[in-house]
Amino acid sequence: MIKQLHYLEFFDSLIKGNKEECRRICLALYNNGESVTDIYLELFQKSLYKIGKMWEDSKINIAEEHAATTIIDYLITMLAEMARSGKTEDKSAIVSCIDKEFHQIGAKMVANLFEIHGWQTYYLGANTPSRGLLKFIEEKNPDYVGLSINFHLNTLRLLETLDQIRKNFPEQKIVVGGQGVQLVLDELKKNYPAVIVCESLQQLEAIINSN
Ligand code: B12
Repeated sequence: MIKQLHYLEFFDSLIKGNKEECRRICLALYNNGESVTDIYLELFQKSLYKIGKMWEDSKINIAEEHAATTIIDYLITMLAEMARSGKTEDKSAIVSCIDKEFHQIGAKMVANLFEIHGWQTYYLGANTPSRGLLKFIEEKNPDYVGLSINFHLNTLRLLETLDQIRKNFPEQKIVVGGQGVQLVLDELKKNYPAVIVCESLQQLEAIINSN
């Protein structure tokens, strides 16, 4: 559990674009025993959600939002590198944003979580066309495919991508997440009962540990 004081200190540095100070705060928290998941959620996710709101309210401009996102992108990788246990599982996962989905930070956290737990992980990042994704699934034959969706206009694309995966790889285990999922929750439960809808990194960690 990260103290509010540390979050505020981090956010203040982030909004000023002070990467070095953000790095120092993260390292101090990690070295004090905070988990990567808590840092991801309670510093990074919380900050980015706030930045989204500030951007929506025109309190910051797009350049400031980009600067903050880039710092967090760097810190996510830094922490994952530090947290790797070195053990390897005989398991693999592909994690990707769907076509036209440019929000990739959440998917990156998810990919890193698989990696930290020793899974062979293929992180495809933003905006992956479904034809390429299908080809990749065929080549890698992963235990899990993780799909990320945030932007509300991409919900139909998510369902189309799920249809295509299901048609080509009926046994493929799929987990979906991201803020856009809430908008199609009923549809997913009704028509895609085999797809796991994952609402938190803790839930994902439980799935990883049960495999
Ligand atoms: C940074 C940002 C961008 C950056 C993204 C850069 C990058 N490298 O990723 C850029 C500039 C590209 C961008 C573009 C746009 N953005 Co934007 N963006 C954001 C912002 C500020 C942060 C996103 C983020 O990283 N969040 C932090 C991560 C950690 O959270 P997360 O993605 O939700 O992920 C967590 C969970 O959802 C879950 N999860 C996510 N994926 C998955 C997958 C699996 C398998 C699992 C298990 C879990 C999981 O795990 C993560 C950890 O808990 C958000 C604000 C917000 N509320 O998120 C707006 C936001 C998402 N953007 C928004 C908008 C409107 C846009 C644009 C349309 C703007 C425009 N007019 O062009 C475009 C859309 C582009 C597109 N087609 O995707 C809106 C979306 C509103 C909506 N109703 O859909 C938001 C909410 C801002 C706002 N308040 O209005 N954006």
